[in-house]
Amino acid sequence: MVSARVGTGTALSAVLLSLMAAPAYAAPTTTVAPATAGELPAPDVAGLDGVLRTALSQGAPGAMARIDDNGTVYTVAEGVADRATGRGIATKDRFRAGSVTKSFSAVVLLQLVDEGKLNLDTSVNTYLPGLLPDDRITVRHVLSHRSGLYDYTNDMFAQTVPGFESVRNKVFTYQELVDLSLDKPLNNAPGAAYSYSNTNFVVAGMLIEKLTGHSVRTEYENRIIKPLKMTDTFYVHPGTAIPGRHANGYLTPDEAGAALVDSTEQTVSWAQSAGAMISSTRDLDTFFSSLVRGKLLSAAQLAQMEQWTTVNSTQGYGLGLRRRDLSCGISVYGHTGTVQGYYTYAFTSKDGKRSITALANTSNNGTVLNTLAQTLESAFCGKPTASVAARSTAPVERHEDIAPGIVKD
Ligand code: REX
Repeated sequence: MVSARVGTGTALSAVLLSLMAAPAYAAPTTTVAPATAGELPAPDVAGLDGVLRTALSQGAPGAMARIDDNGTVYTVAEGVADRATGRGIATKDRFRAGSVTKSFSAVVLLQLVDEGKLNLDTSVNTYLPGLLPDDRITVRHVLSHRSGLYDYTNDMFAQTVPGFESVRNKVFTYQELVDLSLDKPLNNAPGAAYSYSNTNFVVAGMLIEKLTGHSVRTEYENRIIKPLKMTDTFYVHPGTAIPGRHANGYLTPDEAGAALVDSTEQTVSWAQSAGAMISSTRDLDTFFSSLVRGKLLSAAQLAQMEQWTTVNSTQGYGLGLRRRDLSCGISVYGHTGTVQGYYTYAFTSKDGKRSITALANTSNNGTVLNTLAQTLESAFCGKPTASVAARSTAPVERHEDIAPGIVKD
Protein backbone atom coordinates (compact mmCIF):
# COMPACT_ATOMS: atom_id res chain seq x y z
CA MET A 1 0.00 0.00 0.00
CA VAL A 2 2.32 2.66 -1.28
CA SER A 3 0.79 6.00 -1.95
CA ALA A 4 1.26 8.45 -4.76
CA ARG A 5 3.17 10.74 -2.43
CA VAL A 6 6.11 8.42 -2.24
CA GLY A 7 9.27 9.88 -3.72
CA THR A 8 12.12 12.00 -2.56
CA GLY A 9 11.07 14.94 -4.68
CA THR A 10 7.60 14.93 -3.21
CA ALA A 11 8.93 14.50 0.25
CA LEU A 12 11.40 17.33 -0.04
CA SER A 13 8.83 19.68 -1.50
CA ALA A 14 6.68 18.73 1.45
CA VAL A 15 9.53 20.06 3.57
CA LEU A 16 9.41 23.42 1.85
CA LEU A 17 5.63 23.63 1.90
CA SER A 18 5.59 22.82 5.54
CA LEU A 19 8.17 25.48 6.23
CA MET A 20 6.17 28.09 4.36
CA ALA A 21 3.22 27.18 6.52
CA ALA A 22 5.29 27.53 9.65
CA PRO A 23 6.75 31.03 9.56
CA ALA A 24 7.79 30.84 13.19
CA TYR A 25 10.81 28.89 12.02
CA ALA A 26 13.63 30.00 9.78
CA ALA A 27 13.38 28.26 6.43
CA PRO A 28 16.56 26.55 5.29
CA THR A 29 17.86 27.61 1.91
CA THR A 30 18.61 24.00 1.19
CA THR A 31 17.83 20.70 2.79
CA VAL A 32 21.46 19.65 2.50
CA ALA A 33 24.11 20.46 5.07
CA PRO A 34 23.05 23.80 6.58
CA ALA A 35 24.82 25.14 9.64
CA THR A 36 23.87 22.82 12.41
CA ALA A 37 23.54 22.56 16.14
CA GLY A 38 26.66 22.00 18.17
CA GLU A 39 29.09 19.54 16.69
CA LEU A 40 26.55 17.22 15.16
CA PRO A 41 26.82 16.45 11.46
CA ALA A 42 24.04 17.94 9.34
CA PRO A 43 20.95 15.75 9.27
CA ASP A 44 20.70 13.40 6.30
CA VAL A 45 17.21 14.35 5.11
CA ALA A 46 17.38 12.31 1.91
CA GLY A 47 18.54 9.32 3.96
CA LEU A 48 15.68 9.92 6.37
CA ASP A 49 13.23 9.87 3.49
CA GLY A 50 14.78 6.59 2.33
CA VAL A 51 14.24 5.08 5.78
CA LEU A 52 10.57 6.09 5.67
CA ARG A 53 10.15 4.61 2.20
CA THR A 54 11.72 1.39 3.42
CA ALA A 55 9.15 1.30 6.24
CA LEU A 56 6.40 1.58 3.61
CA SER A 57 7.88 -1.27 1.62
CA GLN A 58 7.76 -3.35 4.80
CA GLY A 59 4.07 -2.77 5.41
CA ALA A 60 3.55 0.65 7.00
CA PRO A 61 0.71 2.56 5.27
CA GLY A 62 2.46 5.82 6.13
CA ALA A 63 5.57 7.16 7.83
CA MET A 64 6.72 10.65 8.68
CA ALA A 65 9.37 12.53 10.60
CA ARG A 66 10.15 16.05 11.70
CA ILE A 67 13.57 17.29 12.74
CA ASP A 68 13.88 20.53 14.70
CA ASP A 69 17.50 21.59 14.34
CA ASN A 70 18.21 24.72 16.33
CA GLY A 71 15.41 26.66 14.61
CA THR A 72 15.52 24.90 11.24
CA VAL A 73 12.72 22.46 10.55
CA TYR A 74 12.85 19.49 8.21
CA THR A 75 9.73 17.45 7.54
CA VAL A 76 9.45 14.29 5.50
CA ALA A 77 6.30 12.25 4.92
CA GLU A 78 5.57 9.18 2.84
CA GLY A 79 2.42 7.16 2.27
CA VAL A 80 -1.05 7.63 3.67
CA ALA A 81 -2.73 8.75 6.87
CA ASP A 82 -5.98 7.04 5.88
CA ARG A 83 -6.13 3.96 3.68
CA ALA A 84 -9.84 4.46 3.01
CA THR A 85 -9.56 7.96 1.59
CA GLY A 86 -5.94 7.77 0.44
CA ARG A 87 -5.12 11.06 2.17
CA GLY A 88 -1.37 11.46 2.39
CA ILE A 89 0.17 11.47 5.84
CA ALA A 90 1.59 14.84 6.91
CA THR A 91 3.78 15.79 9.82
CA LYS A 92 1.03 17.97 11.27
CA ASP A 93 -1.14 14.88 11.75
CA ARG A 94 -1.68 13.91 15.36
CA PHE A 95 -1.14 10.33 16.49
CA ARG A 96 -1.05 8.06 19.53
CA ALA A 97 2.40 8.35 21.12
CA GLY A 98 2.21 5.27 23.36
CA SER A 99 4.94 4.98 25.93
CA VAL A 100 6.27 8.47 25.26
CA THR A 101 3.57 9.12 27.88
CA LYS A 102 5.95 7.57 30.42
CA SER A 103 8.27 10.56 30.07
CA PHE A 104 5.35 12.90 30.84
CA SER A 105 4.45 10.86 33.94
CA ALA A 106 8.05 10.87 35.15
CA VAL A 107 8.30 14.65 34.66
CA VAL A 108 5.20 15.23 36.79
CA LEU A 109 6.56 13.04 39.57
CA LEU A 110 9.99 14.68 39.44
CA GLN A 111 8.33 18.09 39.68
CA LEU A 112 6.63 16.79 42.82
CA VAL A 113 10.10 15.82 44.12
CA ASP A 114 11.21 19.39 43.40
CA GLU A 115 8.21 20.59 45.40
CA GLY A 116 9.15 18.40 48.37
CA LYS A 117 6.05 16.23 48.04
CA LEU A 118 7.75 13.00 46.96
CA ASN A 119 10.98 11.17 47.69
CA LEU A 120 12.39 8.90 44.99
CA ASP A 121 13.86 6.44 47.47
CA THR A 122 10.75 6.03 49.59
CA SER A 123 8.58 2.93 49.35
CA VAL A 124 5.61 3.24 46.99
CA ASN A 125 3.52 1.74 49.79
CA THR A 126 4.25 4.80 51.95
CA TYR A 127 2.23 6.89 49.50
CA LEU A 128 -0.22 4.17 48.43
CA PRO A 129 -0.57 1.95 51.50
CA GLY A 130 -0.89 -1.74 50.76
CA LEU A 131 -0.81 -1.35 46.97
CA LEU A 132 2.31 -3.40 46.23
CA PRO A 133 3.30 -6.78 47.65
CA ASP A 134 6.79 -5.68 48.72
CA ASP A 135 7.57 -2.59 50.81
CA ARG A 136 11.05 -2.49 49.32
CA ILE A 137 9.71 -1.24 45.96
CA THR A 138 10.58 2.46 45.81
CA VAL A 139 9.40 5.22 43.51
CA ARG A 140 12.81 5.13 41.81
CA HIS A 141 12.46 1.40 41.13
CA VAL A 142 9.12 1.99 39.46
CA LEU A 143 10.35 4.86 37.26
CA SER A 144 13.43 2.91 36.14
CA HIS A 145 11.60 -0.40 35.51
CA ARG A 146 13.46 -2.13 38.32
CA SER A 147 10.47 -2.91 40.56
CA GLY A 148 10.05 -6.42 39.19
CA LEU A 149 6.30 -5.81 38.70
CA TYR A 150 5.04 -8.13 35.98
CA ASP A 151 3.82 -6.52 32.73
CA TYR A 152 0.14 -7.49 32.43
CA THR A 153 0.14 -6.49 28.73
CA ASN A 154 2.17 -9.62 27.91
CA ASP A 155 -0.94 -11.72 28.51
CA MET A 156 -3.47 -9.15 27.36
CA PHE A 157 -1.94 -8.96 23.87
CA ALA A 158 -0.64 -12.53 23.50
CA GLN A 159 -3.00 -12.73 20.53
CA THR A 160 -2.69 -9.40 18.85
CA VAL A 161 -6.03 -8.56 17.21
CA PRO A 162 -8.31 -10.51 19.61
CA GLY A 163 -6.38 -8.99 22.52
CA PHE A 164 -6.81 -5.52 21.12
CA GLU A 165 -10.50 -5.94 20.35
CA SER A 166 -11.12 -7.22 23.88
CA VAL A 167 -9.85 -3.95 25.38
CA ARG A 168 -10.53 -1.45 22.58
CA ASN A 169 -13.60 -0.02 24.31
CA LYS A 170 -12.87 -1.16 27.83
CA VAL A 171 -12.36 1.20 30.77
CA PHE A 172 -10.03 -0.02 33.51
CA THR A 173 -9.32 1.49 36.89
CA TYR A 174 -5.65 1.73 37.78
CA GLN A 175 -6.31 -0.76 40.57
CA GLU A 176 -7.66 -3.29 38.07
CA LEU A 177 -4.49 -3.02 35.99
CA VAL A 178 -2.25 -3.42 39.04
CA ASP A 179 -4.33 -6.42 40.10
CA LEU A 180 -3.74 -8.04 36.69
CA SER A 181 0.00 -7.62 37.25
CA LEU A 182 -0.11 -8.98 40.78
CA ASP A 183 -1.64 -12.23 39.55
CA LYS A 184 1.98 -13.07 38.70
CA PRO A 185 5.03 -13.04 40.97
CA LEU A 186 7.59 -10.26 40.72
CA ASN A 187 10.11 -10.76 37.89
CA ASN A 188 12.96 -9.88 40.22
CA ALA A 189 13.67 -8.62 43.71
CA PRO A 190 13.05 -4.85 43.96
CA GLY A 191 15.97 -2.95 42.44
CA ALA A 192 17.77 -6.09 41.30
CA ALA A 193 17.19 -5.97 37.53
CA TYR A 194 15.78 -3.93 34.68
CA SER A 195 12.53 -5.40 33.37
CA TYR A 196 10.33 -3.16 31.22
CA SER A 197 6.74 -3.16 32.48
CA ASN A 198 3.73 -0.96 31.84
CA THR A 199 2.63 -1.72 35.41
CA ASN A 200 5.34 0.61 36.68
CA PHE A 201 3.82 3.59 34.96
CA VAL A 202 0.30 2.68 36.02
CA VAL A 203 1.68 2.98 39.55
CA ALA A 204 3.22 6.31 38.50
CA GLY A 205 -0.24 7.53 37.50
CA MET A 206 -1.67 6.44 40.83
CA LEU A 207 1.09 8.34 42.63
CA ILE A 208 0.38 11.48 40.61
CA GLU A 209 -3.34 11.35 41.40
CA LYS A 210 -2.78 10.56 45.09
CA LEU A 211 -0.18 13.27 45.68
CA THR A 212 -1.88 16.04 43.73
CA GLY A 213 -5.54 15.16 44.24
CA HIS A 214 -6.06 15.72 40.51
CA SER A 215 -6.37 13.52 37.43
CA VAL A 216 -3.20 12.81 35.48
CA ARG A 217 -4.78 14.73 32.63
CA THR A 218 -4.98 17.90 34.74
CA GLU A 219 -1.39 17.50 35.85
CA TYR A 220 -0.03 16.86 32.33
CA GLU A 221 -1.94 19.89 31.09
CA ASN A 222 -0.95 22.30 33.85
CA ARG A 223 2.65 21.25 34.25
CA ILE A 224 3.71 20.38 30.69
CA ILE A 225 1.22 20.87 27.85
CA LYS A 226 0.13 24.45 28.60
CA PRO A 227 3.52 25.85 29.70
CA LEU A 228 5.15 24.48 26.55
CA LYS A 229 2.16 25.51 24.36
CA MET A 230 1.86 22.00 22.97
CA THR A 231 -1.42 22.55 21.17
CA ASP A 232 -1.44 19.15 19.46
CA THR A 233 -1.05 17.20 22.69
CA PHE A 234 -3.98 15.64 24.52
CA TYR A 235 -4.59 13.07 27.20
CA VAL A 236 -7.90 11.55 26.14
CA HIS A 237 -9.30 8.90 28.49
CA PRO A 238 -11.70 7.16 28.36
CA GLY A 239 -12.77 8.79 25.06
CA THR A 240 -11.81 6.85 21.97
CA ALA A 241 -11.26 9.54 19.33
CA ILE A 242 -8.16 11.50 18.40
CA PRO A 243 -9.09 15.21 18.29
CA GLY A 244 -8.60 17.05 15.01
CA ARG A 245 -6.56 16.05 12.01
CA HIS A 246 -4.72 12.81 12.66
CA ALA A 247 -3.17 9.74 11.11
CA ASN A 248 -5.23 6.59 11.37
CA GLY A 249 -3.45 3.64 12.96
CA TYR A 250 -3.30 0.19 11.35
CA LEU A 251 -2.58 -2.87 13.44
CA THR A 252 -0.83 -5.83 11.80
CA PRO A 253 -2.51 -9.17 12.62
CA ASP A 254 -0.37 -12.12 13.67
CA GLU A 255 -1.54 -14.18 10.69
CA ALA A 256 0.70 -13.63 7.67
CA GLY A 257 -1.11 -11.86 4.86
CA ALA A 258 -4.18 -10.90 6.91
CA ALA A 259 -5.58 -7.43 6.30
CA LEU A 260 -4.48 -4.58 8.54
CA VAL A 261 -7.01 -3.59 11.22
CA ASP A 262 -7.91 0.09 11.64
CA SER A 263 -7.09 0.59 15.32
CA THR A 264 -7.35 4.39 15.46
CA GLU A 265 -10.24 4.52 17.92
CA GLN A 266 -9.70 2.99 21.34
CA THR A 267 -9.79 4.02 25.00
CA VAL A 268 -6.11 3.13 25.58
CA SER A 269 -7.41 2.46 29.08
CA TRP A 270 -5.10 -0.55 29.25
CA ALA A 271 -2.19 1.91 29.35
CA GLN A 272 -3.42 5.31 30.67
CA SER A 273 -0.42 7.00 32.38
CA ALA A 274 1.83 4.38 30.75
CA GLY A 275 0.78 5.13 27.19
CA ALA A 276 -2.39 7.08 26.34
CA MET A 277 -0.97 10.43 25.19
CA ILE A 278 -1.85 11.88 21.77
CA SER A 279 0.65 14.28 20.22
CA SER A 280 2.40 15.48 17.07
CA THR A 281 5.94 15.49 15.72
CA ARG A 282 6.29 19.21 16.51
CA ASP A 283 5.07 18.87 20.07
CA LEU A 284 7.23 15.88 20.94
CA ASP A 285 10.29 17.67 19.54
CA THR A 286 9.37 20.61 21.77
CA PHE A 287 8.81 18.37 24.78
CA PHE A 288 12.13 16.52 24.77
CA SER A 289 14.13 19.55 23.74
CA SER A 290 12.58 21.57 26.59
CA LEU A 291 13.11 18.72 29.02
CA VAL A 292 16.86 18.36 28.48
CA ARG A 293 17.26 22.15 28.42
CA GLY A 294 15.93 22.25 31.96
CA LYS A 295 12.64 24.00 31.20
CA LEU A 296 10.55 21.42 33.08
CA LEU A 297 12.76 20.25 35.94
CA SER A 298 15.47 21.55 38.23
CA ALA A 299 19.01 20.52 37.31
CA ALA A 300 18.96 18.15 40.29
CA GLN A 301 15.85 16.27 39.10
CA LEU A 302 16.99 16.21 35.47
CA ALA A 303 20.18 14.58 36.72
CA GLN A 304 18.05 11.97 38.50
CA MET A 305 16.10 11.36 35.31
CA GLU A 306 19.40 10.79 33.48
CA GLN A 307 20.83 8.19 35.87
CA TRP A 308 20.99 5.23 33.53
CA THR A 309 20.19 1.61 34.15
CA THR A 310 21.86 -0.51 31.46
CA VAL A 311 19.35 -2.04 29.06
CA ASN A 312 21.82 -3.49 26.56
CA SER A 313 25.04 -2.48 24.81
CA THR A 314 23.48 0.57 23.13
CA GLN A 315 20.61 1.58 25.39
CA GLY A 316 20.03 2.90 28.86
CA TYR A 317 16.85 3.67 30.80
CA GLY A 318 16.73 6.60 33.21
CA LEU A 319 13.53 7.63 34.98
CA GLY A 320 10.89 7.47 32.25
CA LEU A 321 13.60 8.37 29.74
CA ARG A 322 15.55 6.32 27.23
CA ARG A 323 19.13 6.84 26.10
CA ARG A 324 20.19 5.47 22.70
CA ASP A 325 23.84 5.32 21.66
CA LEU A 326 24.21 5.84 17.91
CA SER A 327 26.79 4.54 15.42
CA CYS A 328 28.53 7.94 15.23
CA GLY A 329 29.31 7.90 18.92
CA ILE A 330 26.67 10.30 20.17
CA SER A 331 23.85 9.53 22.55
CA VAL A 332 20.29 10.80 22.24
CA TYR A 333 17.51 11.04 24.81
CA GLY A 334 13.79 10.50 24.56
CA HIS A 335 11.33 7.63 24.35
CA THR A 336 9.73 5.18 21.98
CA GLY A 337 6.07 4.31 21.78
CA THR A 338 3.96 1.40 20.60
CA VAL A 339 0.20 1.40 20.69
CA GLN A 340 -1.92 -0.53 18.25
CA GLY A 341 -1.39 1.08 14.86
CA TYR A 342 1.37 3.50 15.85
CA TYR A 343 5.15 3.27 16.28
CA THR A 344 6.85 6.43 17.58
CA TYR A 345 10.45 7.50 18.07
CA ALA A 346 11.02 10.85 19.79
CA PHE A 347 14.61 11.76 20.72
CA THR A 348 16.76 14.83 21.26
CA SER A 349 20.46 15.61 21.50
CA LYS A 350 22.21 16.18 24.82
CA ASP A 351 21.84 19.96 24.52
CA GLY A 352 18.29 19.71 23.13
CA LYS A 353 19.22 21.68 20.03
CA ARG A 354 18.32 18.93 17.63
CA SER A 355 15.26 16.70 18.00
CA ILE A 356 13.44 14.20 15.83
CA THR A 357 10.05 12.60 16.09
CA ALA A 358 9.30 9.79 13.66
CA LEU A 359 6.04 7.89 13.29
CA ALA A 360 4.85 4.89 11.30
CA ASN A 361 1.11 4.27 11.38
CA THR A 362 1.35 0.56 11.92
CA SER A 363 2.48 -1.78 14.71
CA ASN A 364 3.03 -5.45 15.49
CA ASN A 365 5.53 -5.37 12.64
CA GLY A 366 9.02 -5.73 14.08
CA THR A 367 10.63 -5.11 10.72
CA VAL A 368 9.07 -1.66 10.48
CA LEU A 369 10.01 -0.94 14.09
CA ASN A 370 13.65 -1.74 13.45
CA THR A 371 13.62 0.35 10.29
CA LEU A 372 12.15 3.32 12.13
CA ALA A 373 15.07 3.15 14.58
CA GLN A 374 17.29 4.13 11.65
CA THR A 375 15.64 7.56 11.56
CA LEU A 376 17.84 8.43 14.55
CA GLU A 377 20.96 7.67 12.53
CA SER A 378 19.80 9.93 9.68
CA ALA A 379 18.83 12.72 12.06
CA PHE A 380 21.88 12.79 14.29
CA CYS A 381 24.74 11.04 12.46
CA GLY A 382 24.34 12.64 9.02
CA LYS A 383 25.14 10.94 5.76
CA PRO A 384 26.81 7.57 6.27
CA THR A 385 30.54 7.61 5.59
CA ALA A 386 32.22 4.59 4.04
CA SER A 387 32.99 3.19 7.47
CA VAL A 388 29.38 3.28 8.57
CA ALA A 389 27.75 2.80 5.17
CA ALA A 390 26.95 -0.74 6.22
CA ARG A 391 24.80 0.41 9.12
CA SER A 392 21.57 0.55 7.15
CA THR A 393 21.95 -3.10 6.27
CA ALA A 394 23.61 -4.18 9.50
CA PRO A 395 21.51 -6.46 11.65
CA VAL A 396 19.75 -4.40 14.26
CA GLU A 397 19.48 -5.80 17.75
CA ARG A 398 16.37 -7.88 17.73
CA HIS A 399 13.55 -5.41 18.10
CA GLU A 400 13.41 -2.64 20.58
CA ASP A 401 13.66 -2.96 24.29
CA ILE A 402 10.08 -3.96 24.93
CA ALA A 403 8.16 -6.44 26.94
CA PRO A 404 8.46 -10.01 25.67
CA GLY A 405 5.97 -11.13 23.12
CA ILE A 406 4.56 -7.75 22.21
CA VAL A 407 5.96 -7.68 18.71
CA LYS A 408 6.19 -10.25 15.98
CA ASP A 409 8.84 -10.50 13.29
C1 REX B 1 1.27 -3.39 23.75
C2 REX B 1 1.00 -4.32 22.59
C3 REX B 1 2.48 -2.55 23.59
C4 REX B 1 1.21 -3.73 21.22
C5 REX B 1 2.89 -1.75 24.81
N1 REX B 1 2.93 -0.43 24.64
O1 REX B 1 3.19 -2.27 25.87
C6 REX B 1 3.45 0.51 25.58
C7 REX B 1 4.62 1.13 24.85
C8 REX B 1 2.43 1.54 25.97
O2 REX B 1 4.49 2.03 24.08
N2 REX B 1 5.76 0.44 24.95
C9 REX B 1 6.78 0.58 23.97
C10 REX B 1 0.84 -4.62 20.07
C11 REX B 1 7.40 -0.74 23.70
C12 REX B 1 7.92 1.48 24.34
O3 REX B 1 8.19 1.76 25.48
O4 REX B 1 8.57 1.92 23.40
N3 REX B 1 1.51 -5.89 20.09
C13 REX B 1 1.22 -3.84 18.81
C14 REX B 1 0.86 -7.06 20.24
C15 REX B 1 1.75 -8.30 20.21
O5 REX B 1 -0.33 -7.12 20.39
N4 REX B 1 1.02 -9.52 20.30
O6 REX B 1 2.31 -4.06 18.28
O7 REX B 1 0.45 -2.95 18.45
